[in-house]
Amino acid sequence: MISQKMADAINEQIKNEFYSGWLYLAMSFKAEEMSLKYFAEWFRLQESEEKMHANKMCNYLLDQGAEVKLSALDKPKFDGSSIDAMVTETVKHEKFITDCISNLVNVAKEENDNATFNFLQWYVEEQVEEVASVTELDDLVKLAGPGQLLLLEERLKEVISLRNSETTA
Ligand code: OFO
Repeated sequence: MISQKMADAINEQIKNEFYSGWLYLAMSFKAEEMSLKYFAEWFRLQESEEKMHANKMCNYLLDQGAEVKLSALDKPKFDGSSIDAMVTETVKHEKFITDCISNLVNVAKEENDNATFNFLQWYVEEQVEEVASVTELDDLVKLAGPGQLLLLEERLKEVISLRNSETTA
């Protein structure tokens, strides 16, 4: 059994993870509007990863005999005027999520909760990967500029098929 403070903090992060998915889903629709099919698909993949992150936390709370408390999600807030702005927003958002995970780890330390501390290490590692991959994409979008987005679409097509083959392997 984990402390109420720990459970509340995890429930708050569950909301953040579902919100991340909500945000990326909205970005995916925007990318579709711009006819950037593979950017749209990439945002969809991000969305499903976020749902997985949230569900993993829900399962953990249940395993620990704590209550999962879902709350209302805010309307996704982002600048959807260009793909460049959306990818940059993604980097900013992932850095925010990294800070949230760090705060959760601090709560686990304060509560002397070794099980939750261990559980959270997966998210610590995941955030390193998430920030690195979205930063790389952001750099590429900026380097390419609006004239080369179709080349980036091709690159994303490869990234997506690689990710799909990893999940089906
Ligand atoms: Fe759940 O990692 Fe992104 O937000």
